[in-house]
Amino acid sequence: MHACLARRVIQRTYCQGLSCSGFSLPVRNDHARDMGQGGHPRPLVLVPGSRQFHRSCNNNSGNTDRKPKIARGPYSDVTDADVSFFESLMPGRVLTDPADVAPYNIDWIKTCKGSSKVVLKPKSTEEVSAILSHCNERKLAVQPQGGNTGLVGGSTPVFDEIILSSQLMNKIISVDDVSGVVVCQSGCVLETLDNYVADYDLVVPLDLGAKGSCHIGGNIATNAGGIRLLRYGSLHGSVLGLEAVLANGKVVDCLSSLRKDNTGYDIKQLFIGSEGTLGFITAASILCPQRPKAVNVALLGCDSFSSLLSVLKTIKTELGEILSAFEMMDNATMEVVTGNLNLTCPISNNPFYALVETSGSNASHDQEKLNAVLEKLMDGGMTSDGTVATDMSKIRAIWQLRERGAEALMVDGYTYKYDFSLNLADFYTLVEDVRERVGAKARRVVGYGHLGDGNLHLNITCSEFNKEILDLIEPFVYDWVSQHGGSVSAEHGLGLWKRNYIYHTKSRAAVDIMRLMKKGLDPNAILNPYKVLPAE
Ligand code: FAD
Ligand code: 2HG
Ligand code: ZN
Repeated sequence: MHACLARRVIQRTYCQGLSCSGFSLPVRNDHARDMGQGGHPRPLVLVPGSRQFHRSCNNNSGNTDRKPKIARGPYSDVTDADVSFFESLMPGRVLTDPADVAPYNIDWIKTCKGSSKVVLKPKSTEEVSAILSHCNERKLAVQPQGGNTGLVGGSTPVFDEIILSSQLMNKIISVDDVSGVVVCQSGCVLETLDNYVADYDLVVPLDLGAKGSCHIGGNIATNAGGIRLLRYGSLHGSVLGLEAVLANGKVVDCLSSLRKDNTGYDIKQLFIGSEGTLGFITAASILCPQRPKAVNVALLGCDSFSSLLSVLKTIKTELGEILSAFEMMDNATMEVVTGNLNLTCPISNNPFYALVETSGSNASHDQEKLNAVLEKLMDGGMTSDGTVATDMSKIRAIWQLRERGAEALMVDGYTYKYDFSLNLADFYTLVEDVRERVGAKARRVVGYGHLGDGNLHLNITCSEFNKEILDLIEPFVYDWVSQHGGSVSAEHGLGLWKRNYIYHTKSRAAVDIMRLMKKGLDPNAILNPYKVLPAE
């Protein structure tokens, strides 16, 4: 490797065997307006939502044997009279045919399967309010659902909860291209919203592999992180306002578009990351930055994790304001995306890979900066191989290697999925420890994630769910993370799978306050029961 890597690799025959074909996004929104592509540089991973599952999944019934033993709460059963009430409120938007309801009962990763008999598709806040007020009165449990791409068993019913879907709440209410504020209903698909604001030279400050299916309401409900958090910060900062409906049907209008508002408690923050347990989010106001004009992506190989950390440090120092993503993959991740999805890695085999993205307003300035830092990395021996992509198809191909990890792992059969925040010094040691612990019992143990944010995605696969492997992994990984001062959920939330590990990260006093909030806002506990809060 030498100094002109950046220029050299752009020229080399690069994209052979890489293909974005065969992947189309499910059309889920019905805006009258033509959305256009808005110049978004990254591939949109096909993540089927409620309607369709990916062909790479092994079967349609899902690996749901892992379901914890939970007793159904003291909720009423849905009666014909309830269905008639919903039908009178929303004619034609109440699903009861088991075939229609089935896709909403199982999550994308196929680990959770409920037995709901009814899906409701409101179009307005008023309809949500009438539904929840009825459900609260009748003590009917409700499962809020957006794009159903959640990864912690939080978006599907455990028993027969009524599914309240935001699928038809997909109107964009306003865009202010000066302030950069977009106001929209909660069921807007993230990608659609991003394409829409692109016409105003804005970008939604959140981006993730599920963008073709996840809804902005689901993103806010999970406080989703994704690949832009490094640049734009979390949704706690970007969401300027929101509207939510409480369990009793009361509408909480905090849909402000103001940047500054210190009038007492910031109520909207309660709903960000509440995973559907405190209210149903109906609309949001989001601060969108200016859309970057120039994007470059580099894929770099490193021979050790400590080299990868040196790359991160150097990149942060040298690229500063134009750095828009810093992602990592280990070699096992590269093997699964290339092996299971037939993607091609454009550089040689390496123990670790860094995916670095820059976004700025001046292409030649950004490229110059990137080339200079790559020279420095090579001269310092921090990277052993690499490639830089400046055109869209190559950028897309590189992003696929990182973003399709979850999908590639599903081809193996069953995935034990973990999402930790860790100090960088400990980040990869956990993967090594788990690899040693599960040995040959697992098909693979892989580590990838948002290294720039200290967010590790640890995944372990085998052909089908196996309790013996689960017992090897849990509570070991949670204890490990807690002992190292990490968080048991960096960005995916707690949902069903992680709720009983909340004390590994949060204090008793903090969980007590969460319970108080839940009791105050949803005294009958009808909203997303059995999720987030630990079993009492
Ligand atoms: P759902 O899955 O439908 O629901 C998620 C939770 O939010 C549930 O608890 C549900 O009850 C609640 N909810 C949904 N809508 C509402 C509403 N309107 N009001 C109240 N509660 C609601 N997550 C990340 O953070 N970063 C990533 O990089 C990332 N990448 C992903 C990549 C892939 C391929 C996949 C499949 C998932 C990824 N995820 C990621 C996880 C997931 O996409 C996000 O959590 C997403 O924000 C969920 O949005 P959704 O609309 O699909 O919500
Ligand atoms: C990602 O960053 C998502 O790709 C999914 O958060 C993580 O597959 C995972 O574990
Ligand atoms: Zn992630």
